[in-house]
Amino acid sequence: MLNFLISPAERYDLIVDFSQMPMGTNITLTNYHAPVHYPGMPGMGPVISEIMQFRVTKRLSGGADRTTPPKKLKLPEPAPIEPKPHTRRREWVTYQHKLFGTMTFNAVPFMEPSQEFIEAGSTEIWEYINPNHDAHPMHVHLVNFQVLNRQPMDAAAYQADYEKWLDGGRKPDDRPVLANYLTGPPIPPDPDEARSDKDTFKSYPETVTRIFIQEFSPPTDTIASIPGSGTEFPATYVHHCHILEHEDDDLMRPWTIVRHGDRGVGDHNAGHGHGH
Ligand SMILES: [Cu+2]
Repeated sequence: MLNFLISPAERYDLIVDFSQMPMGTNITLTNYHAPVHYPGMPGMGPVISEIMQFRVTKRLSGGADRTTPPKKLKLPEPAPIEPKPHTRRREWVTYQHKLFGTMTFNAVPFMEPSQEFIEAGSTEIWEYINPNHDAHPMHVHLVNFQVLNRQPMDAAAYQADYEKWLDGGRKPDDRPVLANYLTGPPIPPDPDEARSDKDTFKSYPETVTRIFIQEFSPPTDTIASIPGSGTEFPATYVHHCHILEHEDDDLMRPWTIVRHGDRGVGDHNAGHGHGH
């Protein structure tokens, strides 16, 4: 039996060797023990245990198996992660409203205009601060990224101070500084996600998960037969939790790529509390 932890909308490339399976074998992909949500508080929803079944019923056509053995595969390596002290950071707090239970990034509803302006071609670290008791599968449109690390945090203290900051009118200088709530050293990415280009990652509970986005580069090619194709700046994309109930309610926000050198006014979030 092989186990791996995959969240909704996350993608894994698996190589399955059926060559030693006797004819007639059924192999079932199951949800081994993960309730909704996982990891997190005891699950609320039903557990769907049987996902997919493979039935070994056909002889190999064309003689020998000519596929490359997994150990001999040479897979493309993603670019190495090279954060620099000045690499721009953005904080995305998974904020659950204390009365209504609705979720937003940074306590800003989805329909509010973009407040995040990113220069085309730049590299950034996004810090997903999750003071909740549940994990969220976070998906960023357009870009690929790598998981940089995770760090445990005093979620209750952060949440309490974040509430105070909201109640106090979001004064920039009073915003809780993440570094003051960290309770342990950075933890490297899980072995199965290290050195992998990803578009969805697990934001674990009571943890900050940092992702490294190598390059914000929207497609610039113009297709001759399609007037107006290619990206027009500013170009707005979104990121969101990939649990349907969460993204609809309202754990999704736009962010905007501007032409190099055009950093937008009103960039509210970036860089707070990092002293660079
Ligand atoms: Cu979620």
